[in-house]
Amino acid sequence: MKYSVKMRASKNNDKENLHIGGAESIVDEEDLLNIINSLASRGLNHSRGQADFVNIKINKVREEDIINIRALKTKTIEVDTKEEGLVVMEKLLNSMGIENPQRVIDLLINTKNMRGAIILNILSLERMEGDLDKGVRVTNMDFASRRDISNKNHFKEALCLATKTLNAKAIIGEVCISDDPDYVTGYLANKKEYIRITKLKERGDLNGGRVFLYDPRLDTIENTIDYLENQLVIVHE
Ligand code: WAQ
Ligand code: MG
Repeated sequence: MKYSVKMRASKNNDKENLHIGGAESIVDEEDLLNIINSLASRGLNHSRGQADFVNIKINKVREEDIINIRALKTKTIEVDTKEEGLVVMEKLLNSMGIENPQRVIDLLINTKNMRGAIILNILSLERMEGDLDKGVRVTNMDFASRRDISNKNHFKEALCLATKTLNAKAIIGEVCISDDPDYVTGYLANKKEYIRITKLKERGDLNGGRVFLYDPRLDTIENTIDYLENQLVIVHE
């Protein structure tokens, strides 16, 4: 028997409820209580601040509903400054056939406090999420191998998310900058590769976000969002 466990943490800021972070796992029954413990402590002690609210959700899952996919290949491009990093990202977007890479980058670097990702239609340049404040949150994925998740492994968790996301028929790319102030490495993913770029923002910056590049010729937005939110995916390295 397997369970999906999801955690999200937030804090109260004036009248607003501010997203701090989230994490999740798909685990066997015997690991369930340990995972709940790890995720709760992660939510309570986050680099974006102390939580006022931690939500943990547990769902039983049916093994036959899970699909298994292979992790994207990874590589790293070293840069010294965020300006250099953003130029690398622009060139990579260009080489993927994106006509307005600067529009993608502007959206990415001006995003803050979203729980989910922006979905950008690469033909019309319109945003496709129903809720523009929250974005679309990719969930229901994990690695096949067991790990300690009481501390965040930025690289591994992002690789898992990107692998699931790029497996959506109509998502042809993703760009990401962490919103954690102490983590400046971000990435660009395409159908084949997950490319790490070692500096995309300044240390201490609380901004960060994700933009998914959606090609409307390949699938409907309804199918795409349903897959991202609901399909159970286990990623194999
Ligand atoms: N689904 C969609 N968007 C999400 C999700 C999700 N499950 N989780 C986070 N986001 C969005 C949201 O807007 C966040 O503000 C933003 O992404 C950044 O999230 O190889 O840590 O969890 O070393 O802070 C990159 C690792 C780490 C690079 C990224 O993102 C590497 C990271 P964070
Ligand atoms: Mg974060």
